[in-house]
Amino acid sequence: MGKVALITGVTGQDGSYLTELLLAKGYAVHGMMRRASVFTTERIDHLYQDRHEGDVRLRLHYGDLLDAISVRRIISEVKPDEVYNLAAQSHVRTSFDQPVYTAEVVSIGTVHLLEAIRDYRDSTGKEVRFYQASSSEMFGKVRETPQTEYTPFYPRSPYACAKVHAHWQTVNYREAYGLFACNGILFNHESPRRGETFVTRKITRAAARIKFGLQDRLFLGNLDAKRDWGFAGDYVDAMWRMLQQEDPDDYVVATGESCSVREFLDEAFSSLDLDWHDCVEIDPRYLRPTEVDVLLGDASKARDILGWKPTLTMRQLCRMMVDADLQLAEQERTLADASHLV
Ligand code: NAP
Ligand code: G4F
Repeated sequence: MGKVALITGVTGQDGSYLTELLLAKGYAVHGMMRRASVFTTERIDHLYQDRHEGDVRLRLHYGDLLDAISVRRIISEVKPDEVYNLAAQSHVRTSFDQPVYTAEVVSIGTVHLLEAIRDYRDSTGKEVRFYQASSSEMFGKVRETPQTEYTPFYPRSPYACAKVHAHWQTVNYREAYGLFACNGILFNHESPRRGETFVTRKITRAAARIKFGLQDRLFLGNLDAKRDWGFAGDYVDAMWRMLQQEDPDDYVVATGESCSVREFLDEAFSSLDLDWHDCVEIDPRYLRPTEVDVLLGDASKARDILGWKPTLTMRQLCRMMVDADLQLAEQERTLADASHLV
């Protein structure tokens, strides 16, 4: 029989790519999702609809990391071999506006999950492997470059502080209770499924809409920040590899190349023969009280032990996102034209 995986944050960018990967590997996949007043399953609808009768390998369960009872119930119903904790209030700028909520979801929510797994393991004797979505934001005001598994953390946002707490709880559950628990310290990873308020997607979406005459301005914050940007599809593969090792450990996952927001803008707009200087305005609302200036990861350990490496450069990733957003903009243009005819 194939393995059973539980993914929290299944409706998010990474949740959707990880679901695809695990289904392709023959897993039965269970996703925990929050109830909302609108549909939130757009990123996984194609997987849900693809199922064949009698072969339902993706099941969704209502739950919330803030609701410890729902988390416990799902663990005991699903009986997972592997749990991937991807759920989070994952927007750094928003975490300055909602620091308590962010801490509750990201840090206390993770402890709810770790406790549920520990109790389930102790009462059934079944090993459950745990993946925690740690973040390069934890390096914040970086103490050394490039950043490795040994670089000290210096978090610069409520989000990053909460991720540091969840990270060390994961280490502590490994050492105190012998849980097979891993932290993936992932650097920024993007895709056509990236949320539209993160900077890369905001840029590619706007460039495509400007090309089709659907908008004329793009408001951004700090263009000097540099990030190590990779492709989300590659990064979920690293998550899976961590849980297949003999021993649990923590790994940095990164491309080893860093580019500024300005360089990403150049790439996206020039690929459409546009000049971003004609449309971009700086809006102070998008600046952060404390910024992470430069991130650059060294993923040597992941390469050597997990056999993992990135497949796309920032430029290839940017082109992939622009192409996908061009298709969306074209559909939007067609709909707008049709509505004028009615
Ligand atoms: P994302 O697209 O923002 O997805 C976040 C997911 O968490 C969504 O499915 C969301 O559900 C869910 N969620 C939020 N609050 C929840 C709660 N209280 N209970 C249950 N589910 C909740 O994030 P992502 O980019 O896929 O990232 C996945 C994880 O990796 C996150 O933990 C993020 O912090 C971390 N991370 C991301 C990156 C990156 O560059 N993408 C890098 C390092 C670490 P709704 O659909 O209902 O909102
Ligand atoms: O795209 P961002 O919002 O990503 P950020 O803050 O690096 O966080 C993302 O990556 C982390 C991994 O390092 C994850 F843990 C986290 O969950 C999230 O996925 O911003 C990137 C940079 C920042 O320096 C920001 O100040 O872009 C700058 N930026 C400039 N203008 C902007 C904008 N960011 C956003 N979101 N929107 C802007 O208009």
